[in-house]
Amino acid sequence: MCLGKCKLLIWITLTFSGFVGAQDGFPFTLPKEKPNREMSAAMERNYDNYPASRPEDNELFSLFKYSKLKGFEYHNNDGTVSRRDPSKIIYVEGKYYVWYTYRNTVTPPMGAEKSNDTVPSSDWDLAEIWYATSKDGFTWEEQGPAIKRPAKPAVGWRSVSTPDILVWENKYYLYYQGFLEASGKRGDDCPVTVSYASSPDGPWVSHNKVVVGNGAKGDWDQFSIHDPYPLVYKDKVYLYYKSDFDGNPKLVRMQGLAIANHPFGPFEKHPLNPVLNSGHETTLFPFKEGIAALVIKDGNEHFTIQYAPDGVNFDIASITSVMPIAGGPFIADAFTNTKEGRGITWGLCHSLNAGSPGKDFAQLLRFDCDLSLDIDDKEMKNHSYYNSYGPAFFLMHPLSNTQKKRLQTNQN
Ligand code: AAL
Repeated sequence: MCLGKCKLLIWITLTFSGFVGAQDGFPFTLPKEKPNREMSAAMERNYDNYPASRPEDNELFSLFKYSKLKGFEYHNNDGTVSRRDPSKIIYVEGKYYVWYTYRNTVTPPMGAEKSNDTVPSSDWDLAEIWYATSKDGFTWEEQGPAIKRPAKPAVGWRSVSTPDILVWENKYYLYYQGFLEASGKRGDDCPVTVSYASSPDGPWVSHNKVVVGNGAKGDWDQFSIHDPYPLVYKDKVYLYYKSDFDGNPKLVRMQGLAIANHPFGPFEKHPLNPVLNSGHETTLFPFKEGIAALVIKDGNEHFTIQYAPDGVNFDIASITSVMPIAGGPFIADAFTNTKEGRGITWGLCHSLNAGSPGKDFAQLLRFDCDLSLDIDDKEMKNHSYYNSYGPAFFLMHPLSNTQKKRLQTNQN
C-alpha cells in the first residue's frame, strides 16, 4: 500500500515540479506535424510559429537569386544617373511595365549642405519618375518620364520619387513621394501624392493633392511617408508605407497601413500603426486569405518574411537572407481583390553603392524567388548562401579602428 502511494507521490512531484516524465528521444525523422510529446520552447515554436517544420516545405520561405538587366545605362557609373525604388510590375497587352525613381543630375549626390537647384542632396533628390517596358523581365526598353517635377510650390516640386502602381476600375494610379525641400535638410521628409491615367503609357494627370499626409506632431510618421505601396484587399485600397522615426542612435524604420474606398482617398491610417516593426522599403503581396511581406534590413525582425491573415497583424513566417532591396514584384493578383493570393516568383529591386565612393548611385536588378503556391523550385529552398561565401566576403566586414583599440586595451 505504502509503496503504491509513495510511487504516486513521486510521480506527482516529478511531473508538477517541471521534471519531464520519461519519454523516448526526439525522432530521427523530423515529424512534419507537431508530435504529441513534451517539447522545449524552441521545438514548440518550430511547430506553432512557422507554416512548416522545415524551410524546404515552407511556402513562405525562399532564397533570392539576382540577374543583371539589359536596357539601362548609367553614364559610365559616374554617379550622375541613378535608377531605384522600382514599383510593382504590371502586365498589359503583352508587355511588363515598371516605374522607378530616375535621377539624372550634373553631379552625384553631395549632401543637403552642398545641394542647390541642380546639385542633388541624396540619390533620390531632384528626381523624376520614369518607366520601362519588357517582354521577358530581363531586357527592358526605357520609355522616358511618366511624372516630371511640377513647378514650385506644388507637392513634389523638389523631387518626385519611389513610385508604386495601382490598377482600379481600369484606370491607373501612380502614388509617389512628393518632396517640398531637399531630402536631408531636416530629414527625409515628404508626404505622398498621386497621379492618374487611362493607359499605363500615360499621359499622367496630377491629382495635385497630398493623399497620405504626414502624421500629427509627435506621431511616429510625423515627418516622412515613404514607399507608398497599394494593394486591393477586402474591396478597398490597402496602402502600406514606411516611416523613418526616432533617430537616436539610428533612425527606426517601421511600416504603416492606410486604407481607402477610392484611390484618391480619404485614406484612414490604421489605429494599430505601425503594423510591421521592422523592414525598410515596402514589399508585400496577397497570399492565401492574407498579406505577406518582405521585411528587409532594419529592426528586430529584419530579414524575415512575414504574414498577416488579416492584412494587419503580421507574424514571422520565415527567416531568410540576401533579400531584395526595395523589391517591386510582379503580382498577378495585386488588384483582383483576391482571397486566395498565389504569391510571387520575380520582380525588380535596386542595389545601392553601384558607383565608387563619391559617385554613388543605385541600379536596378531582377530578383527571382519561390514565394508562390504555383511553383516548387527546390533551389530556392536551400537554407542560405553561406556555403558560397569565401574568405573575401567575410573579410569585407573588418573591425573598425575603435574596435581594434578596445581589444588592445582589454588585452593589455
Ligand atoms: C528609399 C525609400 C524612400 C526613401 C529613400 C527614397 O529606399 O525608403 O525613397 O525616401 O530611400
